[in-house]
Amino acid sequence: MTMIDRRRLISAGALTGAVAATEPLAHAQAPGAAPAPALIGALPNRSRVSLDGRWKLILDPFDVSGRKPGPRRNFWEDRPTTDDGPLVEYEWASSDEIAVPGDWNTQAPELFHYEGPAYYRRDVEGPPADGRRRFLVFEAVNYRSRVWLNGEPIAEHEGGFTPFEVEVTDRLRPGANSLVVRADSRHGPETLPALDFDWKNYGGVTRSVWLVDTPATFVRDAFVRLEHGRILADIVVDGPDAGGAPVRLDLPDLDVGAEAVAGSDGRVRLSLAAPPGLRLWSPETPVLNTVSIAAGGDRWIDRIGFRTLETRGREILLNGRPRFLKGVAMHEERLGTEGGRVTTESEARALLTQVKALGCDFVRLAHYPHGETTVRLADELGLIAWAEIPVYWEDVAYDSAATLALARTMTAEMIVRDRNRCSVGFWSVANETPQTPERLAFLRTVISDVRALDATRLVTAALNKNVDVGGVRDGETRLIVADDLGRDLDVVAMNQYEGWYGRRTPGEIRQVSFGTTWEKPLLMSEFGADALHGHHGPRESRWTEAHQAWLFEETLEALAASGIFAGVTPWLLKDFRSPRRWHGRFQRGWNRKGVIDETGRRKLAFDTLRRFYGTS
Ligand code: GCB
Repeated sequence: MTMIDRRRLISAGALTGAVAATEPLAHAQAPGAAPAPALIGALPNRSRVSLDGRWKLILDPFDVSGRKPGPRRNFWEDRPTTDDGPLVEYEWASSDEIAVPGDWNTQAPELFHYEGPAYYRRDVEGPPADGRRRFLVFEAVNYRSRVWLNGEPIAEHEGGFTPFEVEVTDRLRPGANSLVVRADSRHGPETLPALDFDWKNYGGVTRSVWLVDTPATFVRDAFVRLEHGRILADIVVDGPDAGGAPVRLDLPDLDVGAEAVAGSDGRVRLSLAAPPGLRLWSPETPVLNTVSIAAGGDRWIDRIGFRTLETRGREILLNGRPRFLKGVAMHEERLGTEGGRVTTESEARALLTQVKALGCDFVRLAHYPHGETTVRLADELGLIAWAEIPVYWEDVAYDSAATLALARTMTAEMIVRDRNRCSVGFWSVANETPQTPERLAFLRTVISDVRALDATRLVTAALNKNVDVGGVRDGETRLIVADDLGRDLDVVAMNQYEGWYGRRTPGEIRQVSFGTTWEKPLLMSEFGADALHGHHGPRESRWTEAHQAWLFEETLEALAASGIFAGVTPWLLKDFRSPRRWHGRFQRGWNRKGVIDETGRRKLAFDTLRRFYGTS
């Protein structure tokens, strides 16, 4: 617990007063508590240099360098090669190149199916100006990474969708420095996701890489939000002068501010009564406010929206008002015939523009943390977002301490990166996981971390339904979520594929009723059917656009008639690549459940959904 000085606020008038913080800081970590990764927050507003561009690439399909290191093939050593010197069986200068950010699978036809280790290399400038610090920041490398600077190992990371960073201030030499990154996209029994998952495993340095410069003492992180009528900011100052550093918070758009002194650990909480002029963020009014924090010669700046999100019985309330969430799910795969990970803002915007065109106010960012760019766009465009970690299906090693530690770290990395994004309304800890004691204990630990890191979002998970709980009554089948995990969640979510998988046709969906044993809001987090764009035929015929549209109509009608759902995210916006979809005429490696195809062409179900959202 840290006490801060009670000080007067600088901006006159509008200010309602800064108060001493007496609550424990969200960052304060007790042993066994949520992991708190060191992440440089507000990345886009930092002084930073992009390392995106062409990097050299060496593939190591048999992982020889990893398993049998030796001077001939220790790529990270970056040895000079001379034809009359000792034998070295690689040469960076003459190696192929690859674009960063980018998955390797869609950059060269011969890499399309590649899953394994690959080494990337480029020069980086160094060192920073006197008295400054420099950090190397990776937004995402799929899946396991190791990093060497001038041949020295400096970082390791597991998990394909969350950022990591390492300070390189004292490691950089004047002039060019050799930076080598190993990305290994292989998955195994203890990874997340594990061995089986329904999307393409795009490997490589899939998001941007940065060199970020800061003053010696700087604002490393801040968590700024509206809670119980107050704007709270938990701030972490890092550096030699962090303890006792004066810290100043300003919200110039609202003409309020506060200041205080950091505790000996560099942490401080500032708290302001929400000013009367505060306009709350919502899909209809996606208002973002400039937030500036000054400490140690550094200025941290971000654009942050304020809103409240809570539940009341079976309702979800945004800013105190119940709303039905009109959503759609999506993968982070760009539009186009090739597929591939989203790497640019315009690719991310193109997807979210389609989401908006459906009339959505809600988007499920499945099944892993999407890029920071996407989440920031959701803030800007007014979309409530569901963010998720890849604890997916029954393959996950729920009894493995290593996998649990990984899930906790990933969760913390996701939350620490995105908890200033008001668009994020839901943290989802799992998708379609088995109802076993091991998995229950696993997810309960993750959920308690989520709550320790952020109390301003709703915790959820996409759950399997329990078929026919209560039996078949009057010819009606009851599909109920009775999962024990419901006790730990704020919002229960059900994935169900009546009319597609299983024996029923879309015309029989009305024989089903949906529900949950938990007195909590219920979302239908998935339903859907494959259809090939342009394939027309009778609605009874699978794979046709009419069949998919029929299933949408029947499901949406059943959902509306049931009156118990607080929102829905049909599966899904766009057809996406999946190596487990083999139908030669209709799939060919694509999951065809999109309401648009891979290039953005609309199927009939797009209009069915848009009509439903236009009238509901
Ligand atoms: C599911 C999964 C989703 C799949 C989808 C499908 O239940 O959550 O990842 O892609 O079904 O198409 O079968």
